[in-house]
Amino acid sequence: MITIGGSDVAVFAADVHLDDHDPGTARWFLDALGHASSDATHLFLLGDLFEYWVGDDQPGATVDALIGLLHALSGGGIKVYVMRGNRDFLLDRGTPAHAGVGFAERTKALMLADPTIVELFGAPTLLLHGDSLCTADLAYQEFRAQSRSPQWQESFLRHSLAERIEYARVLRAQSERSKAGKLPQWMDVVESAVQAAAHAHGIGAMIHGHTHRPARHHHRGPDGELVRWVLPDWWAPEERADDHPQRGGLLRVSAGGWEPIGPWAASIAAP
Ligand SMILES: [Mn+2]
Repeated sequence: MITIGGSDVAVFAADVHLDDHDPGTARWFLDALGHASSDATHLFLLGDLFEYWVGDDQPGATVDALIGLLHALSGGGIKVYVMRGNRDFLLDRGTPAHAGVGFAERTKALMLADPTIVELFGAPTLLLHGDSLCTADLAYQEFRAQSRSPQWQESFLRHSLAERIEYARVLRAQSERSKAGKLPQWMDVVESAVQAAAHAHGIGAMIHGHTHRPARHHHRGPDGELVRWVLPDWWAPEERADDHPQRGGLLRVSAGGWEPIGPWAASIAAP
């Protein structure tokens, strides 16, 4: 188990949705990450770092910039952990043409299973991307099960880069269309799924992203109190900026406590 304590400083982020179409957000995130990492010992990126990921041969200036930064942070002695999200679930799954130079090798990051338990200053804490808790969205859960199978991934990665990029484009357009027909509660976690995960893993704290509804929730369950941090997303084309003021931010955990950093901090009341 990953154990963090003493003078360690852990920084958490999720849902950056990096893509070349949005260089402003990419720069903002890279700056924030570089800054927050100045005294960090551990960095956890909990999924959907990229808007899409079609294989480790994915090109792009933003991809290269992030890989460069993570490689530099790893080289500077920070332990960098990356979890796959629902957009970038093919991270470090390789491609036939690029065997041996996967995402983890290029960044020197360690890939994390979803979920993973870490001990954070004595508190067993469950890290997840968050989509596994959105159990009311049955159509999505079906796609999730299918696309996480090695057979599906192998056959997808056999296609040319151009074909995979086109498939990702079609999939994102479909997902945008299907969102319009979904009830808002389908896009959030289900309380019973949260309780089940807490019970199964015996934890009292949880950190995830995915829902783009940053918050610190307190749950009371059969096993006692559960604190659930939902990390903010960084994804917001300009048209959403007004109704989405909380976007962007990191969670910093040290012996001094749990501290939201960035625009979302104002919306989290003191404990
Ligand atoms: Mn997600």
